[in-house]
Amino acid sequence: MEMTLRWYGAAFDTVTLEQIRQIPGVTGVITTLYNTAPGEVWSRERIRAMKEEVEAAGLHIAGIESVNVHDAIKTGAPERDGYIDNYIETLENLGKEDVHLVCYNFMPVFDWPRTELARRRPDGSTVLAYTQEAVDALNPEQMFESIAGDTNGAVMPGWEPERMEHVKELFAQYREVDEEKLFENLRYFLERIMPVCDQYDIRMAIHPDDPAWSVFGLPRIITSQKNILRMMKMVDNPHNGVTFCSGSYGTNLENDLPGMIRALKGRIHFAHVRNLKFNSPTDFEEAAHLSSDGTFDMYEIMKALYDIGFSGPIRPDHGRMIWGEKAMPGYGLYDRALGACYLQGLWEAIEKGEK
Ligand SMILES: [Mn+2]
Repeated sequence: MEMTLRWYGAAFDTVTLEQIRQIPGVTGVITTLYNTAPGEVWSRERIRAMKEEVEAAGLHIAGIESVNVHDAIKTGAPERDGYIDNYIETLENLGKEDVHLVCYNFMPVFDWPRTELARRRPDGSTVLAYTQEAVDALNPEQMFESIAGDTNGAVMPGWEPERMEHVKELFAQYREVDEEKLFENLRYFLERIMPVCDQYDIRMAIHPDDPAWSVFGLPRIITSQKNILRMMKMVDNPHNGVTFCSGSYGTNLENDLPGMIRALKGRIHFAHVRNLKFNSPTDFEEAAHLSSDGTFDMYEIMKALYDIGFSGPIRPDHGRMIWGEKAMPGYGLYDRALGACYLQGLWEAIEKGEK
């Protein structure tokens, strides 16, 4: 595995490449052209400029998170083919610039919702948290307002104001889309992009839906072992793979995380590893990465990745806000750096224990 950190670009991130370079063991970043809209073509020039900036800091681009999928593709609207053509062109340009990993998601309307962006924990740190009861009491516009008003000035990925202004229209577009339709639209998209992925060896890594169940009545399909295996078989190509995100699959306590990792052997192209602390099955908060701080056995998760021979990039995921840092919720430097070191410690111990 290669340890990496997510980075949003100099114009959007409070964390610098120079800081990332000093986290022991971190050699790559997972980045994106954050100021592009879903459906827009990423030019080679812009990709190259981003690459040169990262490389000048002594790091490399280990993958893209995300190239966002336009809603027309997810809903199967008549204009989807034009957007898929654009997506293919972006993949081609990434391939030509030697980028071979793309994380994306197929969540309708919203990326990951949280009901609190700064829940205080007993140690004084603040974390992202979710309660189903709070979601049930809100409508989507209220949810957007509460998220937009509490981000330390950052734009949250998947919650861009330009998109959320149209939240009602977006919901209307999904009115006819149920789970089966969404699977079908995903299949159509994947079948069209696989040739360019084969040509440039681009590993597509779908991110799970978070939380791993339907919210606001919208269909969600990347939620469980059964569904993700269905998706793998539906377009049976090694370039059709997954981002294994322990914090997202882990929102459903019925998901056996190490078991899922083993079942997905060969198709996990990217891993997000983080811990959650459950206060009840419908109330969780994002803990420090350590097993002892949350609900998951992080050793077993890393051991499963080791056992399947996982060799892709891995990154610590959302961190707590600690030591007075002000950053995009979940994406400060300090706690993610602690997470990167802890995960590498687990890996080293597993590796040496096996030898
Ligand atoms: Mn994730």
